[in-house]
Amino acid sequence: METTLKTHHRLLLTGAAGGLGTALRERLKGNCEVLRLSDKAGLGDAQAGEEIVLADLANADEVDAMVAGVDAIVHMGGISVEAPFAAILQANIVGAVNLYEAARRHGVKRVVFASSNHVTGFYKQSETIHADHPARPDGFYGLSKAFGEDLARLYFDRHGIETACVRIGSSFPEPRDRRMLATWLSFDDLHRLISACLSTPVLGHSIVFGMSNNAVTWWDNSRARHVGFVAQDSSDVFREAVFARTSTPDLNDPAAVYQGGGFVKAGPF
Ligand code: NAI
Ligand code: 15L
Repeated sequence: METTLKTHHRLLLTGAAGGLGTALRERLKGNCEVLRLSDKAGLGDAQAGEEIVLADLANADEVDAMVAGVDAIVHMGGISVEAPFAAILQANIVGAVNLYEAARRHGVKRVVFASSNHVTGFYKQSETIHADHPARPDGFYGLSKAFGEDLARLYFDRHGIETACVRIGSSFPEPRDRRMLATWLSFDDLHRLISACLSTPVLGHSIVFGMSNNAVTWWDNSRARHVGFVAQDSSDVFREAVFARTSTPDLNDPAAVYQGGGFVKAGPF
């Protein structure tokens, strides 16, 4: 039987109103005494074991208040798809700087950062990559996550703030297409991965690919064994159904060639 360690007294979850924030809201209560939820969107009333501090990540004062008094941060907030650069700049780049500056001021020493597979979206689906491969972002969104990973490294080297940069694949209730048979991360495995990042004795600055135990994979997590994440779920149980409802990929389509899928041709440029 799995047990979740209560590693922190007060844990902050940003992006709590989003898809993954909603999935993590109940699950993360097992990791802490008090779960502080934040988003710029409404979150309803605080339930038992919760507190709510709304904040726009682009507003440094609001972010400072959001971070004050927490022991660790699970940073899910931000724009989660390709978008015009001006919007990504505010939410993901200025927002990340505001978060790390607040963490430094308030002595927060551990962050789990929701990075993305789109940091390396221009590797091919026929390649296997690991954490030391250079970034190959597939758009402004992936570029902003690459910035977040480098920002986290700067704050580790200068201030000792440990971060797990979790390059989440596709975290949804089920894989939606053939690509997601490789990239799928179940909500329970996402929680297991975050729990491992929060509880491993020495995290440092780590890059971890966030995927379940899928037979088809493009990512090698051998550089992140110290995190101690063991996926329990697999997309394989959905394979037959996904094949039945989707057609054979057109290999002249960049979306079928590159790991980033449709993101490699999405967006305003
Ligand atoms: P989502 O779009 O459903 O949730 C993001 C949340 O961030 C929203 O509730 C939104 O209101 C909030 N947000 C956006 N801009 C903000 C701002 N300026 N200030 C405060 N809050 C703001 O995204 P989802 O799917 O829940 O993803 C969560 C995180 O994980 C995102 O950072 C995303 O980039 C990352 N991720 C998600 C993947 C997935 O498969 N769901 C895959 C890879 C990365
Ligand atoms: C992401 O980074 C997005 O946030 C999510 O909406 C998915 O599209 C995912 O990547 C993916 O690559 O499937």
